[in-house]
Amino acid sequence: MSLRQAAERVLLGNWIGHSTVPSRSLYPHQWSWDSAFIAIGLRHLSPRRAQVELESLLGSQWSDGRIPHISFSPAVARDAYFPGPDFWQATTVGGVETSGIIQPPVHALAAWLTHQADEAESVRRNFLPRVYPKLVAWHTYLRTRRDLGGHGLVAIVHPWESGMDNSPAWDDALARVTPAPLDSFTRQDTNHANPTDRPTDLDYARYVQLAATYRDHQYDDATTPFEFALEDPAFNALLITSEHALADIAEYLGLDPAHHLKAAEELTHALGQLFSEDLFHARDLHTDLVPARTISGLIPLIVPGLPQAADLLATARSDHFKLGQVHLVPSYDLTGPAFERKRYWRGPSWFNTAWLVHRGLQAVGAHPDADHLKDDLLALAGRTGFAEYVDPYDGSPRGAQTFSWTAALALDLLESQNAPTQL
Ligand code: 9WN
Repeated sequence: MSLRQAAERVLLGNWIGHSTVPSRSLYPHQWSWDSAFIAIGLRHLSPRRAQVELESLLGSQWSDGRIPHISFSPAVARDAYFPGPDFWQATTVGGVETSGIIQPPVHALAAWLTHQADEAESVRRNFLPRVYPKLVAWHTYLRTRRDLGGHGLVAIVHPWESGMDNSPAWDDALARVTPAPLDSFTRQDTNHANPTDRPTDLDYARYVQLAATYRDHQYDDATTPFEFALEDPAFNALLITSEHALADIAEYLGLDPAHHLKAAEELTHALGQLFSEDLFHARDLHTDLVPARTISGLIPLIVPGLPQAADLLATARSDHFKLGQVHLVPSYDLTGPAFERKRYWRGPSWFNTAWLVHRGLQAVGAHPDADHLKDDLLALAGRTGFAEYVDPYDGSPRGAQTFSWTAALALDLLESQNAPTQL
């Protein structure tokens, strides 16, 4: 079977009629940024399904504009994933049960790429006119209610909002959080994945406590006492890239793109506040810049016209991330004190972040690095059975198997190189 066929088989197998679950076992619902990455691959297999993927996610949007990080599937047992719908207690006006936190805004980029994959189908289904206002409301929510520090940057209020849940960048902020009692909840993730690859019970107890506090304040950004509030470079860089995509969409629809371009420019300028020496860092709103070097600090490579791009390229190639010498791009500094080669977001390499860095490398004209990264991503996707993440040193699979965004992004890179690859 070719790699393309194998990737398509994963996407078809994880399709649940209106969206794609990240993993049938570990993550049996619809996740926000997963859906965006999945649409980017799915557009090559079925542009219509890619549109439906994004539309169904937008169907769970809240009236304040937020896109929740999970949209729960009513067909799945209520306790199949923890924290499930009974924990979050959030239902949209349309009756969809969701979580109350968010994930990085990859959606407008995904919508624009999905449209481009089949313009005729997009026009026929009136795709862009229908999704554009919802994407604008999403970005407005982020830029207003989530500018908690007043710095012109979005703040996340839970590690899960970064999509890089267990990153060492969150350690100091999390240490201040009183954990929920360990007997007050039951994890499900460790039934499906190796516990040594996943966050610890103590980390989980703190995740639960933070989410419960937000929930108990009705997810109100103005009144919740956020113990955890940080400005994350990748989250903001993805917002900038998505603002550029909204400008493209607006222009295509005959609307004025100027305010999207202005937003992108302002955010790019504000992002500079997170740059220190040779990398972007998260900023803790209760303290200051976080010293940890993580993959999040490299993701701004995707921002068009980024002033710090040359520094980021040098850092990616340095001993901290060893671009081209280890597999994909490690999630955390290879020389850092918290580095663990197997555990969730504390060292292993992920396919979605590698796809983003690949896009950034192409944008800055580092084509040999980009090509090498693409070849590695494609080889590993096939060799690991589309693993959720891999050990950066030996490429061995970690986390879930037949993981949707791994298949989707491999498919996207395959289509962009247009050459059949055998497993
Ligand atoms: C919590 C679904 C999600 C991804 C995240 C990844 C992981 C969830 C978890 O799985 O997070 O949202 O249970 O660990 O960290 O990036 O979106 O694939």
